[in-house]
Amino acid sequence: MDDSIEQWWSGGKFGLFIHWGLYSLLAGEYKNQRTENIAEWILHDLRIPLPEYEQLAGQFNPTRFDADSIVKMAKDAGMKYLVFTSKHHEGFALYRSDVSGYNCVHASPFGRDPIAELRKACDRHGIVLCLYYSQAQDWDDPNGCEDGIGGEEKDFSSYFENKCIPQIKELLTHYGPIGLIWLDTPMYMSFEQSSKLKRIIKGMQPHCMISGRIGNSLGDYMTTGDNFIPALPYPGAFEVPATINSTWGFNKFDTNWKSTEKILRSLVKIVSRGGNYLLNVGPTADGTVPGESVRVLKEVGDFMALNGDSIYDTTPVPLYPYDIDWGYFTSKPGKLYIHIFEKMDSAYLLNIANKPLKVYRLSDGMPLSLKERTTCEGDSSWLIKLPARGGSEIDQVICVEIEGESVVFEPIRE
Ligand code: FHN
Repeated sequence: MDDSIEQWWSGGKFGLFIHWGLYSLLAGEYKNQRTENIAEWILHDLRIPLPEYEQLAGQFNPTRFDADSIVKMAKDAGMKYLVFTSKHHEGFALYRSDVSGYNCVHASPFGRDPIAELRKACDRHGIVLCLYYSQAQDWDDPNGCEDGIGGEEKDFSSYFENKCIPQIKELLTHYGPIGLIWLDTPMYMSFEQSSKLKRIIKGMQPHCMISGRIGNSLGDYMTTGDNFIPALPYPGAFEVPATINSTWGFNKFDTNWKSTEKILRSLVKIVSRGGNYLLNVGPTADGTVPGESVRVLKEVGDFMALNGDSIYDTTPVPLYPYDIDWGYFTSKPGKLYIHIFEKMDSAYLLNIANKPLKVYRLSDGMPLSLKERTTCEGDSSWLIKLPARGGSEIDQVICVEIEGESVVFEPIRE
């Protein structure tokens, strides 16, 4: 694995994304007009005049923001890292910035620094603190990019040199070790600008990873499109950023909540293809996480508490030479995990050469029977009798302890 990929990330697999900013106050609606798009884009999509939007800072007072309970929620959900929007495209910084007064400490009645509070909470709960920063789009800065605008029309380098880089430096100076700087929508970033940003980040914190959206393919891993799960195992490190409903920032009209089943199965699919799942919550203007997100994350956590061994530190099993539609595989040295999504009496697997040593349901250790035989065509096969009840209906995880470190497939016959 690439040296820039840190173990906490490659083994951790599951992180919490937090989109929070002035747009959370509008919650998808401005002057009786609803946005049809993701809520954090409301300034851009409803063409709100900047002086009107900036006044929202004076109303930003999320007194119920509790970093500890948010970090604990992530921890209890089985997540290993957290990515917080230090500045989204709207340009408002959610930390104490001396580079721009347009931040929640200096320009809002809130007056607190959420990143400083998250730093302490992450340390308390053993979660890796990571920061999102919109490096190219800044709709408040006259020279920041805006969707489709920012090439010739603007002096992008003046924004880049005078706001983006100094703010990134602040973030890497004031909050201790940052696991990952999550850059986004590179737009008009030149190769030189992406390279400079990378040099600065790695120069200040060599272990800080950089998301795939730094631009010019200079990230430490591939960030997929939003909510996009690669259809096949992907050979390099990748991460899928995903919403829990249909928006990132809070939208009071969006009740399109994904079920626990959908989220857990997405996690399994992504991990079985070699990726990480970065799942978002959008806190409200008072600083609390919507109840439906809390509920789903709690249920995900209940599953992870019993089945996390089949997710963390696993590697994909990309070569299973048999077209199955009932589940997925993950593995680690000496173990094959079979994730079963369908209600079945037994699981039938062909052409695995390792000797099975022990077979059990992961959540409670219930021993299961496994029969090995050779089919009349000459293929070796395993027939695992599945438990009639108990376990998760979303994903019944079976662990097969195998002889040898990694899963070996027998050649498929002609
Ligand atoms: O434009 C942003 C969007 O608001 C959100 O932050 C997502 C998260 O991946 N990134 C961009 C769109 O891909």
